[in-house]
Amino acid sequence: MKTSCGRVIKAVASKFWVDTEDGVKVCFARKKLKADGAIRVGDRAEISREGKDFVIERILPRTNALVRPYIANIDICLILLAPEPAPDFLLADKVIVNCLAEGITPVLVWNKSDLETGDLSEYNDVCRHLAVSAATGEGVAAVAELVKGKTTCFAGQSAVGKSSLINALSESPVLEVGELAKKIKRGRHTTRRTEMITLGENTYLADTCGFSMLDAVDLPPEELRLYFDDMERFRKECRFNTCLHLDEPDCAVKAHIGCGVGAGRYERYKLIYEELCDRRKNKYD
Ligand SMILES: Nc1nc2c(ncn2[C@@H]2O[C@H](COP(=O)(O)OP(=O)(O)OP(=O)(O)O)[C@@H](O)[C@H]2O)c(=O)[nH]1
Ligand SMILES: [Mg+2]
Ligand SMILES: [Zn+2]
Repeated sequence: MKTSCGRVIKAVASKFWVDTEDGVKVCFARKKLKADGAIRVGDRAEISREGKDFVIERILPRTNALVRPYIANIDICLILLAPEPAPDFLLADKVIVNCLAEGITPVLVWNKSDLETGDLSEYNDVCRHLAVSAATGEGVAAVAELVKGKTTCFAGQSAVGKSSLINALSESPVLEVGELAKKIKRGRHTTRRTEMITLGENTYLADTCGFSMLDAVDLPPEELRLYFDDMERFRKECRFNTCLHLDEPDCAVKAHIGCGVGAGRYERYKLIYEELCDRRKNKYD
């Protein structure tokens, strides 16, 4: 049987759009792949032809996967923030933890900088960050450079401008853009499913649904610190090698709050830590 390989770029009901060397093929899936989550956008698939239909025979092992956004095999996750809707840094920090746990490079993107500039200096020692405006095109060239030849997903709250930024990167706008609800300044969830567009030369951009709730990856709470590198670099100066930087005496991380460790980052570390503790408690109760 002749098979070829491709990338799943869109899934609707029981149909999958697979980008192959011969163009995009709309495929069905073998029965064994019909379980929920067996195939997701980003997957590398082996397909074959059956009469006039194309069928997904097999999904190649994933290099990584995220639940939110729901996607597989990505190199970079751009986490968008904007002046409106009000930026949710706790959400951004959880996405960063999830990315680092999966070996994905997180990058923070402050969009709508034509409206208001953002201060992301707390992230200087966490990940790369940049300011853009999908509306004016400011900073878009730097994003284009970053995503070239890579698979990148665009994540964040509804209406931060994920679809707008992808449109700004493409030659012609391909994605639907929504408006902010005027009174409550919240998004309307315009994008309803993960979908990848290709920009040539192995460049895949994944538009995803906005979200405002997220569980951090299921980690033992004691391991969370390993994903807060901006704090962990001071651990060798803590009194205890096992310091979690919470209530321990002589904690160097706490001593560095405001000078090396962002106060907001530290507070959010504690919040995520507590959330992971609650989750573990509920699991075993
Ligand atoms: N002023 C300004 N408005 C922007 C910019 N980028 C996007 N917008 C506006 O923000 C609103 C939401 O944009 P979308 O691209 O639909 O946002 P999204 O993140 O894809 O939202 P969901 O699909 O709902 O998750 C639209 O009204 C856009 O015109 C920008 O750089 N500046
Ligand atoms: Mg969208
Ligand atoms: Zn400490």
